Amino acid sequence: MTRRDFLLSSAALAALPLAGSAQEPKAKAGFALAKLPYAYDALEPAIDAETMTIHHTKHQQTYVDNLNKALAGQPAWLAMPIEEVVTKVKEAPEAVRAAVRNNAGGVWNHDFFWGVMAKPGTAPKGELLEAINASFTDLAGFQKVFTAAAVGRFGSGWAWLVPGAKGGKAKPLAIVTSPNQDNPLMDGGPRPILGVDVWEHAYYLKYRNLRAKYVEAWFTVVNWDAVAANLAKKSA
Ligand code: MN3
Repeated sequence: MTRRDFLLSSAALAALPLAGSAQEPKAKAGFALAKLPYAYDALEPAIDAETMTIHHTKHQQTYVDNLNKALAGQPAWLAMPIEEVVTKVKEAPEAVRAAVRNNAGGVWNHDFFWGVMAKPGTAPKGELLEAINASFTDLAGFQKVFTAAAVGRFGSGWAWLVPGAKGGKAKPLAIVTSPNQDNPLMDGGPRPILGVDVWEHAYYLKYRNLRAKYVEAWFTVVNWDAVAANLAKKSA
């Protein structure tokens, strides 16, 4: 091997992503794109592999990159867990607050979204099913109201299932929607237990303009065990 060949092969190796690097501790401050918890085709046919690939490697990556840019020179913010950034966004430096809101929201919301899906979809049971029944009569009733909220969210945004207000005649669960990459945590609200991305980028390749068809298919890949874990965490 000549010195030139060696240099070329070193450069080629350096350009390769390191296996498992997503799980390794961050070498420097800043946010990194978390690995998807399953393969890009795992949610087929409900959510196609091309949509998942673009959604994760392009859309969410862009939120990560833009969040790092917005918080450049802010080591305390760069060192926070993403959920803390989202929860404290109103305290972010004013000059970059809107960018932090949009991009930290884009990072947290998608991490959360990947985590509440799986194939095959499970079924709600136990405490979660009781809370759904007490709030929406039954699972079908919940799906109907949640779908209406998701479809009715004008433009880009999210629909969320959240723990209800405590006490009084409040139902155990409630549905809220938010525009853009906002979420309830940003405004002092509860941590969601389930959420669906209704930006067109989440469904347009396969479902075109038919958001209701996408939400219907999405229900088949909801990871209800993850939703139950989110609820348990909330009431702990
Ligand atoms: Mn999205």
